[in-house]
Amino acid sequence: MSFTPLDIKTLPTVPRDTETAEILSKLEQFGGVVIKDYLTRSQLENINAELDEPLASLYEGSKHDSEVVQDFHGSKTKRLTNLATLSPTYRELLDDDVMHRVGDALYSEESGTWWLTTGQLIEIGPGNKAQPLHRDLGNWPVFLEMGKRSPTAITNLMIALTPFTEENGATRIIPGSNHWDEDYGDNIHKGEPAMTIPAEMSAGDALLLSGKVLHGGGANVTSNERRRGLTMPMQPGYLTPEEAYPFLISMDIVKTLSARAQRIIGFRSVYPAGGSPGLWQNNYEELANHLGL
Ligand SMILES: O=C(O)CCC(=O)C(=O)O
Ligand SMILES: [Fe+2]
Repeated sequence: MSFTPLDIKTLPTVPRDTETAEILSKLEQFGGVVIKDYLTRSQLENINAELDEPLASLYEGSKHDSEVVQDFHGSKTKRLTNLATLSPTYRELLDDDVMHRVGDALYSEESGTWWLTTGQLIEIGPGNKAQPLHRDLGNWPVFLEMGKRSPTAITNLMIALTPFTEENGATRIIPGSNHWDEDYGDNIHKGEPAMTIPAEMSAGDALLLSGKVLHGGGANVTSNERRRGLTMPMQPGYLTPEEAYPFLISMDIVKTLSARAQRIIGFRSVYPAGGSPGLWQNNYEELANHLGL
């Protein structure tokens, strides 16, 4: 097996009203696909305005003990979470039709109910070096071992809240590396930066990214531009997410959300495909009954 990227200079771009099957077929082929104008103009303006202040008061860099993780988080990068508490527009995005259609198509049959890994604003500041290339399914190392044969364990949706340019740190991906059939153990192939292409986007566009594709945030070589991306990765409900939302969000806010929005932030039981009676329950009953939702 050779580790050769697909010979393309830009990722395929589709309009928001594209059939889900076509979006997913491009995702599978290239490892990434851009959805044009994923956000409306007012969603874009509002979410930026709502998150300006919490971002301004947030520290840069990582508080993690491990240097590897610090490098991954980025020394001049801000990562803001608990967005459902902070932003009414983010709460609207939890109910987005396109995201739900894509999530259902990716996970329902293979894995059962799905939820979000996190909702995170990633703002890469000037001078931040490129993030190490990685596969997002490495969140659960067993899938790195399984490699290409692993189930779909995570699919990132990265929404550009500012323009994403090569200079300001657009996400870089190795197109087609989701198909590299390596021995993922000691022989894992991490790719080379020269194999990557930038996912340049206008503000409001979104990048759908396979959990098996090698990618990373780009270096921000501008002197004064901050690259702002909102990531909403989707994963099967039987895997532990990064963000522990049920402990972060008040029930008053949760009650304002639709049932499917509540589900993807942990306020429903989880039903894995293949006969499991359900997980994340109370007294073997649906969690929503206990919560009065
Ligand atoms: O910020 C980016 O463009 C990519 C971030 C990323 O891949 C990650 O944090 O897993
Ligand atoms: Fe990633």
